[in-house]
Amino acid sequence: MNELDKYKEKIKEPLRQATLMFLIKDNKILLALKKRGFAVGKWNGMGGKPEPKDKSIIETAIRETLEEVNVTPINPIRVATLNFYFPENPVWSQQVAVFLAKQWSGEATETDEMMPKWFNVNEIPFEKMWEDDKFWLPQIINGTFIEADFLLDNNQRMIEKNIREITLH
Ligand code: 8OG
Repeated sequence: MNELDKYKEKIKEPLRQATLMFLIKDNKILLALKKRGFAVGKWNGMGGKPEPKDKSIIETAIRETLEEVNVTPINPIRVATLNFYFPENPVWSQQVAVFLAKQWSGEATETDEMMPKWFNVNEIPFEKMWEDDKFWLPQIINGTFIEADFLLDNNQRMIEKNIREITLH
């Protein structure tokens, strides 16, 4: 059995939930530079953790996007479920629900938390992102639904991955 499966068998608690939202327009994707907190200095989608006032994970994803870049996504689609495991630091472990939106209201502007920027989908700055992103972000941009597990170390480096494509029909 690999390290990932061994670790998954060991943990009892369900993973803490978090969200990620990507806006897509033509051949461009909106990423935002994290200005503070966890993963500061990395480009990412917008997102965060549920608050008691959120009635669903999609509400969390929309609220976090509004808070971080002043845009309200319209009809976002859930495209991936990513499980991140940090055996050396389990408080970082989380399950991330990933959404794509092709419509929104407002225009992305900088906040205290994030600095948004549109990138061509062929020029995504993977070297300044989480190491695992290059294995799933291009796929979800191409319309694939993903379920994946990642094992990461204390330095947020990826140790192992298991990515499954989901077929809906
Ligand atoms: O609220 P907080 O700043 O802790 O949220 C962290 C954000 O980072 C949240 O949107 C989920 C997201 N995230 C991880 N791991 C990874 C990862 O490996 N890649 C990407 N793109 N995002 C991640 O927690």
